[in-house]
Amino acid sequence: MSLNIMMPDLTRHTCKAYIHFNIRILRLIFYTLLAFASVLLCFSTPAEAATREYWIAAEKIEWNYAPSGENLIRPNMGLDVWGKALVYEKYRYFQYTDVSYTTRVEQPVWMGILGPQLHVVEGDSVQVHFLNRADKPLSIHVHGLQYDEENEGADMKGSGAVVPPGGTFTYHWEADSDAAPGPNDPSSIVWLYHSHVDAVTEVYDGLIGTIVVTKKGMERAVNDPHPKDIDKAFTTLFLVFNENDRKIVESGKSAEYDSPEEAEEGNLKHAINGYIFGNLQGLEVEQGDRVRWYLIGLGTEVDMHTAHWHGQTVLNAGRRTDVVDLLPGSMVTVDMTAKTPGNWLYHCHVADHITAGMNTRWRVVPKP
Ligand SMILES: [Cu+2]
Repeated sequence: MSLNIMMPDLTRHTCKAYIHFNIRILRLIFYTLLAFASVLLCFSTPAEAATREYWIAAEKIEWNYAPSGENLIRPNMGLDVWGKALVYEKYRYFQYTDVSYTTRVEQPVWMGILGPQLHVVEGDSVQVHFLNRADKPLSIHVHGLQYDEENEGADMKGSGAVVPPGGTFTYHWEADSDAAPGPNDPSSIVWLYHSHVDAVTEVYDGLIGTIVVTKKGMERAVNDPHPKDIDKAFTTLFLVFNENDRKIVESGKSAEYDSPEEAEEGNLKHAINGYIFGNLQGLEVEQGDRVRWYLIGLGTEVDMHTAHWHGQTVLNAGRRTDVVDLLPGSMVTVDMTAKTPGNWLYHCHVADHITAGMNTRWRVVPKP
């Protein structure tokens, strides 16, 4: 009797367990397939390439090569002949937040005269909306990225080559694999852009900027193209600005030159980011920071520069050094990890350029 009662119970129980077991198996198969499909989907669909949009205007400005009025590296030596005229009429690129061109994007003080630094990731498209607010035709010609003749911004080809005063043009560039870091490069590299209607004059005008391309997968986030393997980055331009034909806005303490030769020399401003004799400020990192330096050289045959850091070495394409040579048009990206706290010299190592003020300091602050 009890057996008879037990039997159906047992069968029901077994049946229930059987169904339960089957559901678990089906569930397992379903989730395994789902995971497999997700993995396949991840590998077959490339990360969406972005179109990065920037608004840049060229404007006429007044530029002071030594706003402190002092030689901040060797105060007792003063500014010598380079201090007899300090403020000149120049031009600059400024970044704005949108097409209204009303709100400027603030730049760190160490960028000096440099135009905005654009950041993109390998594979991105770039749209630069350019407004010429200056009093002469200008353009934007980019190095390294891909463009067609319409977007070359130079050589009298296409509408982007000569943008008249008050005019606008939108440049379309591609940051494809040929613009991205190569096998010996760090995770991001720097490219120049500059005005190229009368390129020589416009570089001396100050119409110079940079674009950084980060290797695909090394960007911090979809909306943040900066490389994720560094803590801080600086960009420094080594250029002797030839101001001999330029309008002087304000003269220094003793404006009189002793001779035409002295006047000519005094108007050659041996500058880093447009500042002389330590007036470039803000190159500051914390001890232990992984720091990337984007280095740019421009100018003429006197512009053979050797950027030199005191207190720290850098890695340049796998080679260890503390001096990087730059010729006009050079673009070099090097890395360091800041070890020793100090207020260190950072200068061009060419003797004549040291005398003429191509020097400043970079500071390593002890970790709290
Ligand atoms: Cu130099």
